[in-house]
Amino acid sequence: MENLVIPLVVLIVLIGAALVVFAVRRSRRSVPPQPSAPPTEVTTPDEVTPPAGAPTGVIVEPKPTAEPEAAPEAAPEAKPAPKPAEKPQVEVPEPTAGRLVRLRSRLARSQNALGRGLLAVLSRDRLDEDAWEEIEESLITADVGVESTGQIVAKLRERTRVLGTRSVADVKMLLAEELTEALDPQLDRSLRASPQDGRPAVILVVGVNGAGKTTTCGKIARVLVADGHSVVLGAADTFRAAAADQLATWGSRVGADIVRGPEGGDPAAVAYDAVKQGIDTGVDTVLIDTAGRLQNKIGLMDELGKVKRVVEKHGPVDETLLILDATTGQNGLEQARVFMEVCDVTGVVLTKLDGTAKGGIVIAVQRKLGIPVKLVGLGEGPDDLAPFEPAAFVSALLGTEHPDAV
Ligand SMILES: Nc1nc2c(ncn2[C@@H]2O[C@H](COP(=O)(O)OP(=O)(O)OP(=O)(O)O)[C@@H](O)[C@H]2O)c(=O)[nH]1
Ligand SMILES: [Mg+2]
Repeated sequence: MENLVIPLVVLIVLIGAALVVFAVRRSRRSVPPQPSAPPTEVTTPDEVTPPAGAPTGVIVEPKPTAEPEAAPEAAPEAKPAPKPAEKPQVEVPEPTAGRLVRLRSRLARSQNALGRGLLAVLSRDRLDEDAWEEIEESLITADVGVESTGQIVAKLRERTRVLGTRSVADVKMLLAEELTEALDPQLDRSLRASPQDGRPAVILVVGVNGAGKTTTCGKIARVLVADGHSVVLGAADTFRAAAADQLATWGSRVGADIVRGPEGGDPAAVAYDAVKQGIDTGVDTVLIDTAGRLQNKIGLMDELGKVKRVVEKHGPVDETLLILDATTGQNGLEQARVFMEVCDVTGVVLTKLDGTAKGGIVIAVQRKLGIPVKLVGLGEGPDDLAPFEPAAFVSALLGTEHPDAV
């Protein structure tokens, strides 16, 4: 009996152990897998990189995709925008040749001042001493100036005596010759407006306020464009913002670019930039408008001197035009001298000869200043600026036929 007990106990223990192992195995199968696998899955690079088609290496993706989407939306808006409508219509200025002859009626008042008075004197039978005095007075009243009048009348008296001239028409003709001669018809009156050595010509426009600088700049730009030049305008009158707007309006009419600065900014810097743009864009002429009014005369002259010096860093100024209001008469001569001291004036433009001005001022200006009058302003219209031609001008003043009509 004892021999049977021991194997029986061993058998029971074995069966018990087998049951325990079986139970443990079953419970293990129902437990979720341990997180030992995930690290290998995450390291797969394919799944870390952005989806196919996205730009590689770019995290902020919307931009590139958004732009192409935005572009087609913007395009239809940009196209019908009123840009072409805003673009001013470029005008075709009148040709300059013969303008003075065409505009001679504008000198009506000047003609009244000189022509009529002289006509009365010259229609007398005899040119006695009183008559000569009246001729002198007529010329002085017409702003020719005392000194110039004295010289002109002396020569005229001498010629009428030598030639034995008696008829009104002949004396008038001789007077016309003397007045023309006083204007030195041989002087070169052309504008130095053409580029040289691949650099645009630079024209500086100076004068007191209200003389007509900005208007004349605009008119000259038209003349140059009509002659086939390309032009950049420099608004170096930074004293008033309206001055640059005024110039911009002129420029837009003929398709000339304008360079401007902030109101109160440095005029010399604007002038410098204008010339730089002219050089960079390869235009023919750069026209610089300046201020005519500052706190005082010394301030204005200092500023103009600086504008000139700064512009000359690019190269010499080709032309400095002094704009004089003809209606200021002999007073204009004093102004002119002040400008001549700082600016090295190369030409005079006499404006407003269509107004109450007396035409004789042209003779006084040219003889006193020794600088050629190159252009005359005969109205506010865009093409009311004429190249100055002495013979045509004198014949308009005296109301005579122009001998060699242009
Ligand atoms: N009748 C007539 N008016 C002119 C002529 N030239 C200019 N004007 C007028 O004169 C006025 C002054 O002209 P602006 O060109 O503004 O003068 P400005 O010298 O630039 O004046 P500031 O900029 O103030 O220094 C304007 O009303 C022009 O239309 C001309 O030849 N004839
Ligand atoms: Mg002006």
